[in-house]
Parts: sequence; C-alpha cells; structure tokens
Amino acid sequence: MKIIGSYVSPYVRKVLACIHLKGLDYEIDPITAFYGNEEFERLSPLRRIPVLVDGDLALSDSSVICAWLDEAFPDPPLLPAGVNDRARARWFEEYADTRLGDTFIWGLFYPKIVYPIIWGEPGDAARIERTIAEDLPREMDYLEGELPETGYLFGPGIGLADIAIASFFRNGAYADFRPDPARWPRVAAYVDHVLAQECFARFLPFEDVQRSATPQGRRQALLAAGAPLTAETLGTREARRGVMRL
Ligand SMILES: N[C@@H](CCC(=O)N[C@@H](CS)C(=O)NCC(=O)O)C(=O)O
Repeated sequence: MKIIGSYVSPYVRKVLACIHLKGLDYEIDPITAFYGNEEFERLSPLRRIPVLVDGDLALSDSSVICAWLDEAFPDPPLLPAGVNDRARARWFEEYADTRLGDTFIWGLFYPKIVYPIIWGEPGDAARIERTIAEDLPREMDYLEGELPETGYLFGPGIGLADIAIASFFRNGAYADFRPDPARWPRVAAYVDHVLAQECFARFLPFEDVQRSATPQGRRQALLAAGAPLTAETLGTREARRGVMRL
C-alpha cells in the first residue's frame, strides 16, 4: 500500500497512525501537494495529500482513506462499538479535519511556515494574528469541555477521534503554538499523552528529517533514516498552487 504525502501533513500523519494501528506495511512518496505532477493530479483531483494507492484503488481524503482501512482491515477497530459513540467519534474527526484544519493549518502553520518557504514571500500576518488571538482560544475552550481528564475519548485504547484531533497539535507546535496548561489543562495533558503514543512517536524522526532536509536532499535523507520510500516520485521541481485557495 502506497501513501503519497509529506510526513509533516496532519492528514498524512493521521492516516499513517491508523496504518500503524492496523499493523500494515506502507511505502511513501513524501511530497508536498504543491509539488505534485500530472499523475498526482489524476490520483488526487483536488491536488491534496494524502492519497492512498493499493493496486488499482486510489483514494484521496484522509477520512475516506481511514474509513476504507477500517473496513478492509477491521482489527483492531478505529471507531468505538456503540452506535452513538461511533457517531460522536465521526463528529470529532470531522471537526478536527475542518475546523482544526482551518485554524492550525490555514490560519497558522501554512502562512507562518509553509508559505514563505514555497512562495518566497511572507504569509498573511493578519491571519496569523487573528488565529492566535481568537480562533485557537475558541477551539481550545471547546476542546477543554469535551476531552477526558485522562486516557482517550472513547477508551480503553486510542481511536480515530483521538488521532484526528491530536495530529493538528504537532503542526501547532512546529509553529510555536502549545495549549497553555494553566488555561486548558485537559487539552494540554490529553494532547501530550496522545502524541506520545507509538502510532505517532514512530514517525517523528521522519518528520524531523522532512522538516530539516533541503528539498533536493530530502529523499536521500529520509532513506538514510529508514523511511520506506517508493521507488518513483510524483514530485516536481516547480511549486504549483492547488485548487482549494482561501
Ligand atoms: N480533507 C482533506 C484535507 C487534506 C489537505 O488539506 N491537505 C493539505 C496538506 S496538509 C493539502 O494537500 N493542501 C494543498 C492544497 O490544498 O492546495 C483530508 O482529510 O485529506
């Protein structure tokens, strides 16, 4: 099974964590969506990562991919057993992918870290400011009222809802946002606990390499670190804007 997408993407991280929980092997073409070629666009019509390719099946969108993983490889399940809990877990996944995606990625990580690197000019400073002053505190307040004091949302083990939420906080930390434990003690403790689990921790060395290596040296550095790279890449040298502009 092949994953197309950078180790640093929160949506790729979510899929890889689920692949790990299922005990499956993967190969990865760790490209950023902006550097995808024509074949990438054929597989991912919105030019977004992650993409999963398994034989002649190509899927994009992390939620679609995780749902397929859970149906194709039911053990262990990613969702809780009860009908109501399953619906709540799907809500948290949807909430994370859309609202946490908007705040953590489009409001902070993208303008602060990604945009200047790819497009060679500063990202939207006003947007970053608004995210830090208004959007992130609003979402931390919401999560503080929803997350458990210890353990996982639907326990006893980690599940898709925990993975979907916690993944964004890694990118938050890369952009210097960490929930203040004095103001949001549950969020801070929960995120630390979830991100410390093996399904996240095992990919951290590859994230570090991906963040520090030059675009030219990245594949070699990831190979040297033991990442299971695909033989071929769908990456290009020139960046290209996607279709989902804000
Ligand atoms: N709903 C999608 C969102 C994926 C997404 O936004 N990925 C980002 C990278 S973190 C991307 O590919 N952005 C490029 C673009 O939108 O042009 C999912 O869950 O997979």
